[in-house]
Amino acid sequence: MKLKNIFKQLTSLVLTATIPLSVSFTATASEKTELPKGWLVWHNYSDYSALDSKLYLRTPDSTTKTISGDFIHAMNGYFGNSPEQITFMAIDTKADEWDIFLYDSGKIINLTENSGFRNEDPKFSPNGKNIVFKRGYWSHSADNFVYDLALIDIETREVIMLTDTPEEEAMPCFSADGKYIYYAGYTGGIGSIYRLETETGKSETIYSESNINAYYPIVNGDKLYFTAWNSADNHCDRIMCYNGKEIHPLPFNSENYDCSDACPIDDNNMIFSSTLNGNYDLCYYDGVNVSEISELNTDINELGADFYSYAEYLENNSIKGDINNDGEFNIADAVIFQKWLLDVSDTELKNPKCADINEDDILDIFDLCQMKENMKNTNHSD
Ligand SMILES: [Ca+2]
Ligand SMILES: [Ca+2]
Ligand SMILES: [Ca+2]
Ligand SMILES: [Ca+2]
Repeated sequence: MKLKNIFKQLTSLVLTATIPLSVSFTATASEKTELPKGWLVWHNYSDYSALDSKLYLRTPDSTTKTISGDFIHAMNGYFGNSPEQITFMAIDTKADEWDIFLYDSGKIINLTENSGFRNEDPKFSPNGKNIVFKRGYWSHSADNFVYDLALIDIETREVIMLTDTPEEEAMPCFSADGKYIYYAGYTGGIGSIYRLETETGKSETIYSESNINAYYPIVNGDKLYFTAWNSADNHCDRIMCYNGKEIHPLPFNSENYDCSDACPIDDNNMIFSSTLNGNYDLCYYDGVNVSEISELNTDINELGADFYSYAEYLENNSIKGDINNDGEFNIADAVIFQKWLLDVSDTELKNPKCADINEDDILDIFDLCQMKENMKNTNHSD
């Protein structure tokens, strides 16, 4: 039974979700939404033009802090390869320009300080070493701002321009394998979704419908999510999913209010923003129902969520075989695992992924054998 459960847990990432046709909002304001354990970053503002946006970080212990520094109007936070690294955009107070900032373990760094450009919409590359963003400048000949996509090397601060067109390219987001950069491209005020191949620099269309605005592409694994109007006549936003073959709207969308700013947690779960109550509130879709994240919502607009799961944190920071998650692999871990295999009651694997020594997504006796073998080898070499 246990083995079956754990197998299910480990393989759930590769299974495709079955999506119900419609979803109702279930929670009342008094109920507390149980979010998956992890870090959440988001912003809120009364109105974009009020320049009062604030960026918040909620840690797995459910405490929330404001990310602040020598900037105003911070928004669009996005995690890197660790929950301690967040990139965001804000207006540098001294230079009075939009800049790309890095929050690194509590320290704030302005990566595009005094660039003379408008720098917006930052997203990390999959290896966490670069940030792709939108860079704009005032063009006298066009009598307008011209926006292109840019890539900055975090270490050297070198910026490479990725596009050079009179149209606006915005909201870039890397594919998980780093081969593509999805973005919104605007023509006549209407956005479409494109992707640029990083190796060739060539762009192809993913979604483009006349008079339907599409924007905010976000990648999770092999899925792309973006926001688009219901139709040319109905401008309520809905969240769409592109699985590499087809595009479908998510089941919680509405014709009567906006659903936008997808923050996928996995193939089944998503945090997003919705105007169900008038202003934007953060909502959580658990694969079946949608609930409002009441403890974080206020009467101004909550938008731009990004999530870093505790499970991913454990996976990235764990030591192979460290089943009790105490930072080292030793006999104590093997004992726990053996008990668990024998179904001894009250035996818990704090970090099941760590126990899969042979990496076949199944936890069984072969992992225990390998574990003991590894321990023997370590002891011999001591
Ligand atoms: Ca351009
Ligand atoms: Ca709100
Ligand atoms: Ca251990
Ligand atoms: Ca295994």
